This record gives sequence, C-alpha cells and structure tokens, in this order.
Amino acid sequence: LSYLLIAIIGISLISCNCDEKKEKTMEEKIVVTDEQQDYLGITNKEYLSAASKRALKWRTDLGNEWFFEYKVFDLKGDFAYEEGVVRRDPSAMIKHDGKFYVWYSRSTGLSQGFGGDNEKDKVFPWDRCDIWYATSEDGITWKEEGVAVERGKKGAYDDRSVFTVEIMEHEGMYYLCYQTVGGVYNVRVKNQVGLAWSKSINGPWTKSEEPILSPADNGVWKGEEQNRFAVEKKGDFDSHKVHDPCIIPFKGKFYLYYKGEQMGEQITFGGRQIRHGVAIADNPKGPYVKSPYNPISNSGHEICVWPYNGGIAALITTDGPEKNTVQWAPDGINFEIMSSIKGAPHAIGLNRTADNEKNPTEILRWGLTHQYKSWDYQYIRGFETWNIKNHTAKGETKD
Ligand code: AAL
Repeated sequence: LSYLLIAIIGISLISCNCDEKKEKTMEEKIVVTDEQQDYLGITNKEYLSAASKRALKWRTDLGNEWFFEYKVFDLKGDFAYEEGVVRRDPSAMIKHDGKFYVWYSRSTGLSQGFGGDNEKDKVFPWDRCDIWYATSEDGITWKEEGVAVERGKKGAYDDRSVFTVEIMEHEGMYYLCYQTVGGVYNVRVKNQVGLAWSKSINGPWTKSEEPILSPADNGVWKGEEQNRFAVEKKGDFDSHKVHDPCIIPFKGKFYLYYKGEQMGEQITFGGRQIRHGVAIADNPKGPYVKSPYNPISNSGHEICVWPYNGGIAALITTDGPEKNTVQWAPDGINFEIMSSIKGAPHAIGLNRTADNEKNPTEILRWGLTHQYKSWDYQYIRGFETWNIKNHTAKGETKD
C-alpha cells in the first residue's frame, strides 16, 4: 500500500510540475513582430533578454521632440557674477510692458554651515534671503529692481528666510509663492510655504499671515540631538520640508506642485530620497489640500512644470531613480515618462510666454537657471535647449 501511495504522490507531483511549467512557458511566450524586432535590433525572437522584454513594453507613440540637449551661458548687467552676492532659484519669467520679469532668492556673504552658532550664523546660501526681482528687455541683460518680499518680523513664521520663489499671474493679480523658515535655522527646522499677492507686478506685496503649505506632521524624531537622519518614524515624503512651490491654474483649480523632504531621508539606489507632491485649491490663496495620491513623483528636485496638451508636463532632475526624465500627466497627477535625457539645467526659471503647444518642450527652448560658482555663491545664468533628430558627426548630413 505504502508503495502505491508513494507512486500516486510522485505522479501527482510530476503532473503538477508539468502544469506549472506549461503555464510558465505560456506566460513567457512574447510575440515579437518583425517590425519590433527590426526597430529594437533583437538578434533572435526566441531569446529575449530582460532588457529586450522591457524595451518591448516601451510606448511606441513617443516622438523625439520630448528629447533635448542643452547649454548654459552667462547673462549680462546685474546678473553677471558678483562676488559676495547670492542670486539663485529664479522664478519663471513673465512679460509686462515689453519687459521680462523674474524673482529670485538673494542673500549676501559667506555661509557657515551647521557647525557654529546657528542663531547668528548664515547656515546656507539660501538662509537669510529676501526675494528680489529684476527685469530685462531681451532676457540677456538684466536690471535688478530691488526687493519684492522681505523676511517677516521677529516671531513670524518667515522671520529667518524667504526664498525659492515662483510667480503666477491670474485674472489681473500676481502671486508669489516661496519657501519660508522661521526661528533658528537648525538641522531639524521645518520649512513651509508662504504666499504674497499684488495688483501690480512691481508690488507692494501683501503676505499671507499663515503659511499656505506645511510639512506632514506624522514623522517622529529620535532623541533630541540635531540629527535629521535619526527618526523613530519617517512619516510622509514631505514630513520635514515642503520646498520649491509652483502654482499652476489647471482644470479650473490651482495646483501647487512642490518638493517634499522626508525626516530620516536616505540615500537609495537612485540617490537622495526626494519626491514631489501636489496640493490643490479652489482659489489662488488656498486653502491648499494635499492630494491623497502624493507623492506624484519619486524623483526630482526643483519643481519645473508646465501645461501641455491638456495635461501637465514636468522636468525631473537631480535625485531619484527617474532623474533626467521629462514626464507628462493628463490629469496633473499620474505622470508617465516621455523621455530620458542626458541632463538638464537645474532650478529652471521657465519662460511662461512660450507657445507651449508648439512642441512638448517648447517652453524649455530658453530660460534661466542657477549655477554654483562656489559653495557660498550662486548666480543666475541663461540656458537654451534644442531637439535633435540625428546624432551626426562634423560634416555629416543631418537628415
Ligand atoms: C534648492 C531648492 C530649495 C532648497 C535649496 C534652496 O535647489 O530645492 O531652495 O531649500 O536648494
């Protein structure tokens, strides 16, 4: 009897394996058309590497107009490099009375980092900043016009620094949204987002009494030491800082895109854990409600977003596994990769006067960026981009 039992079990095991095998082979049988084989240059349709299987899932409707190359260059006038002055994180440019306008973070002097007396020191180049603005007729030669939004009075949520600003023009009103730090700028200080508005592009600006966006409050620090990596619980992607705000009017609402920094940030296989989120409001002044779909990007750094083809496009740079990609979301939330680029200018100030629908990356044809001359001093530079159709050598026909 026991022999019989063993035989039955054995047979059922074998048949079981066979079924599994059959299923597996059926699962793995990927049909490759001759066209796909030729486009992807696959040697043998019967032997598909993991890379080929991934390539077969790529979208086939994406044109090379999503791909671009770029160069950066020096600007003139007040945006020429000036030792001792920090000018960085330019907003988008908008046009008024024949002139381009831009807003940016401005501070002076060296930064001491976190080693000293944080109450007195300037810890980062973007610490102890005010928001300034400049104008230009051609986008090349710039005139610094003066301060637009200053840090708040002692005790205000923005009394330490106001920086990294964006502009939105909507129905005859101008809105500046920007990062804020209050109190002592130590390693664990939370960063928020403030808003200022004006009927005139030249100000004066009225500031929101409260921040319009704050970090998620579900992270828990470990211990009292000023160490941002020591946590009991990390919390949401934006539990430490909300950064790089940019408001886009979209589908009758206001989409505030931002970068989140998380308590207990780690370095992963994609580099720094930096993600993007969105908060949505019915009115420009808020209240802004964070989307339950956040994070909407698991990569990126400074926010760079623009409307395109009824949706929102985003340039994702610097951090995370999807860095150096251009993405697009029909609903402003569910972004897909549209191109993978070699690199891009950082902290871009987009040209909002561009004809966005001409080409998915038309708005990137030229604009502003910042560059580190040193750890202490950054300056605003120009950039231009172009699409390419073919990779050609000197003297080779392009088409
Ligand atoms: C930038 C932005 C934010 C950060 C710092 C100043 O590139 O991401 O603005 O706080 O760096």
